[in-house]
Amino acid sequence: MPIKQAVASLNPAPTVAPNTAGGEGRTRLHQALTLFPPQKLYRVVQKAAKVSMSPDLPVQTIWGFDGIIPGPTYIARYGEPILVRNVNNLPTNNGGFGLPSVTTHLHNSHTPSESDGFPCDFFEIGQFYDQHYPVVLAGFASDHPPNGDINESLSTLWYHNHRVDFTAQNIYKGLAGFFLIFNDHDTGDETTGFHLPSGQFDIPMMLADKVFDSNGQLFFDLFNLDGILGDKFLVNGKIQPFPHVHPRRYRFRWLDSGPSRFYQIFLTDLNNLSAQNMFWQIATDGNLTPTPVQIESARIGVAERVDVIIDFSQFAGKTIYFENRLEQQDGTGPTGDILPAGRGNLLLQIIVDLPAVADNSVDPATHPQFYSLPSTTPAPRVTRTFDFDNSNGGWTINERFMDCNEPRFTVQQNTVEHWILINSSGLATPHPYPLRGIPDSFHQRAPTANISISADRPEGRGATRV
Ligand SMILES: [Cu+2]
Repeated sequence: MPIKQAVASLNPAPTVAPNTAGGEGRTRLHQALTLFPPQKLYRVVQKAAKVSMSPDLPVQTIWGFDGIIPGPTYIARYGEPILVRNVNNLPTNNGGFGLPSVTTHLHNSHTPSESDGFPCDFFEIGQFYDQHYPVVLAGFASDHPPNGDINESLSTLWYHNHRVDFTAQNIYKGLAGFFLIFNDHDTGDETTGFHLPSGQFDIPMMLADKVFDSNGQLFFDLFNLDGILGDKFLVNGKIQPFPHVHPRRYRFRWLDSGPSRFYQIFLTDLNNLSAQNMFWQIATDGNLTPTPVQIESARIGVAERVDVIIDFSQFAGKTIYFENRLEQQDGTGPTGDILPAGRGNLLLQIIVDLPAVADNSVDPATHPQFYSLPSTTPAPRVTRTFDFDNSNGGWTINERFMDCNEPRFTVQQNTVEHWILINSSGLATPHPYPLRGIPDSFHQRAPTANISISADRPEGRGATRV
């Protein structure tokens, strides 16, 4: 997939205060632009485009960053702050679904709040929005000055539309892409650092399931409030593509881009269905595990990411499928049952017929050590419970709907909190909404030095319903 290229300058130049007169939709000051001056500038345009998802279907009109699906892949490095100018050039006619009013969230990133892409920070056709990404580790201003806690390093992130009430349709229409971060350990060069498979052997894969109408056009059922399940499976914008690979180790970065499908991915050899084909998981949601974990399958929920290493030398000359064997019958979640090998959804065919080549990547079976888990010793200052439920067709937390204009609470910078998430919706199965609706501080394992946090408003001790 195309790598996003930096530009030499932006016109008008980025400013700390929102450039309202110049057409910027931002409403709040940049908090850290002078602290972490951007070393690279990017300009991305959200626009409609025609793409092919399959030779068996007519071309599709999508909305994409730079007009492609997935959007361009950003390659970032810790210690290298960047600024991305997001331009809204979408059409007023949505062709049936999608809202041309946008905000872009860099999922999981440690980002100042004005640049985070909050659901209500949307901007309109003809406007732009500058998003400043310091690309800095958590802890830089508290327990691990000046550069942060290496154990908070993130690798595989994704950016996506986050418009309140329209996120699902706008992502389904194409507004999402990868954002990868490297550092001195996960270097992007397999001869250095952790020696993870790199370059052409490091492949992000955006998984999506979609529905097409009787004319072969992309369809989104606005009246299905359970969540849409597709019967066509796409990897990186194509229905069931089939790469050829070399018999060596590859790193795959799997992302479930939704809207409602959960996956449990197995490696299936249709000529030997009883074979147990093992591989290695090395990261969950962008964080490397302390050491690789050998697995037979990987479960991924909506918006989650799993990084794996697969050694194709064991499959030389064969054709292998990435197969989703998790049974799911509607958008409310999987049944939990695992289908027999060969009876699931074949996501991707991999043909191991390219010649043998050098492999300088680490063998996961030697149990290389990556990072440690961050410290959990500090006592939580406060415990909060979040009770997710469904009321009159809308999602609630602690029986209240989201309010764009009034934050429910704020947290105190450089403190630790204990958060308890409860799914009270009465469904027998897991449901994606808690995972997708979670604000960033859920994802960050310690909310210390979270630069997206605003003024201190202590909540007192004991469990608090927010
Ligand atoms: Cu997200």
